Amino acid sequence: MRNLFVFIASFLFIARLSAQQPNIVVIFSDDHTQQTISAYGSKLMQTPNIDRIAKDGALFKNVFVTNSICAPSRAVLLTGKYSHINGLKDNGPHRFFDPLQQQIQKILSQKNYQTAWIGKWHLQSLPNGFDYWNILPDQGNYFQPDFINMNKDTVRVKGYVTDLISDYSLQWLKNRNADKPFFLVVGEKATHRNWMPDPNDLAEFENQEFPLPENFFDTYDKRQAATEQDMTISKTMLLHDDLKMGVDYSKRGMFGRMNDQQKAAYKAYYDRAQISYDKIKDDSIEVVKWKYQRYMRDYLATARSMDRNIGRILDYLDSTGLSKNTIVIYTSDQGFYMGEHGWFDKRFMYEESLRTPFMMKYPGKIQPGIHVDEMVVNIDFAPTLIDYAGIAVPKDMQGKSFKGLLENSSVLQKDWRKAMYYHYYEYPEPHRVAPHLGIRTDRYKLIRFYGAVNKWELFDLQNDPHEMKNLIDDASQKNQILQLKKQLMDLAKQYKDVEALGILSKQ
Ligand code: SGN
Ligand code: CA
Repeated sequence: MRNLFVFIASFLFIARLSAQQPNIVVIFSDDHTQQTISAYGSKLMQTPNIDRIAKDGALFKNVFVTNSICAPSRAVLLTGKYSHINGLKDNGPHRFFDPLQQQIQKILSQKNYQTAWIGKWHLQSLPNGFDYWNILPDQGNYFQPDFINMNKDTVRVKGYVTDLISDYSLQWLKNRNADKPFFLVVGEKATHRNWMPDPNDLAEFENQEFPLPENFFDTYDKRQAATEQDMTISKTMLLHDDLKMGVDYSKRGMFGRMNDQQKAAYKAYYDRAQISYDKIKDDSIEVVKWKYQRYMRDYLATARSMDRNIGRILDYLDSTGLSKNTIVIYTSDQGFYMGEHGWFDKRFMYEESLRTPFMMKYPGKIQPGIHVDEMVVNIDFAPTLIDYAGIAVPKDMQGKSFKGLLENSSVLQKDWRKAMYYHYYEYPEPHRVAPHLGIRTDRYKLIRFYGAVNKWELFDLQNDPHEMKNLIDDASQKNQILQLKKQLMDLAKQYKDVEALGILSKQ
């Protein structure tokens, strides 16, 4: 009798919990940056489907990552913890993410959620604690990509990666157990280098000329790490591999996965681009400008397919009525340089790669069209979703739920963080960005490069939003610097970054 009572009580509890628990879809792209999203005011292209999420929900204006690089950012999403705590500091060959550690999907599963990760994963270890996964090995491929399924078989699939990731996500949604809430991560490969658009989108931006960022020809005055990096459009971006000049499509190699039709479309398109290159190839300044235009066209055309495919997922949620009780988030693993400082790639604590896009809708719970200005960090993503699922956030997660910010709780807004902490490690491959850590407040950014470069940098973001003027030797900033150094030390302590404390105590 008692057992029956317990059974009925727990059944009722789970039934009630499920009725309240939202479904969660996180669309997690790769290297897709705010400067190219129209919801953030980009004039470079329109992203109507991504913008739908912001229009129906909240657009976050100040979301930062803890370590601007791919695999570490995924580990932060899963754990709500900094790299030095979750164990994954870089993308390097010896990286290891302990799959047995606490992660968001495991916490949600314990409270009735069915969970899935589909698409780019990029952690060395396989997913653990998801009910379903189907992932790209490592970086994956744009054409005829391999997927690793749950039997650990690697299967090559015909098609374009962004379409396939949406196909698989929609299939999973259709076949899921409709009695349970779900948590789905759609891991996009787009817009990762080398940018390979869907052949249908190749000429999408053909007639557009993109304005050069005002600091495109940066000379990196008083910024040693920026001087020593290897991620410029002028030198590092490759004419063949990145910009598809002089490709012999009959050869195997990086373009070898395309079928004959795809190769023909690429060849026809890039042969025309080659003609424009040949005209300017002896003028080094014109070559850099030409590379920038080609970069923009390829990157944005790759994003075009992603935006369209995100539309398919949103349409499915709308047409089935699932949207009503589903949180949808669009975000990326980090930001990216679109020619600012003359760069592509990410890694630096400077704004363009420190920031990541983030928008979130939840009908009836988040007011449509609101903007959130508070500083959110990617360690907050897991705690927030756990909170929305009605589960207590584990104490050892280092982020905080921002549910209260969305509910307009003025108390939470007052107490919300006023500074964020950053720590990047990977060096030297592939882009020679020296390890660094730092603090960003509303107005200032203090960075400590260590290892290969032993330097401090200070920027006043209000007067110098493009971070061109390192004020570290400016006498008028002395007190400001002392105060920021103390705050930085306090944050390193708060987040238990022992290595950083060692570095900071030595200066
Ligand atoms: C590859 C890219 C790099 C990029 C890293 C990390 N080179 O190595 O440009 O920084 O991935 O990217 S490529 O020639 O192979 O494209 S991340 O998004 O996975 O962190
Ligand atoms: Ca990335």
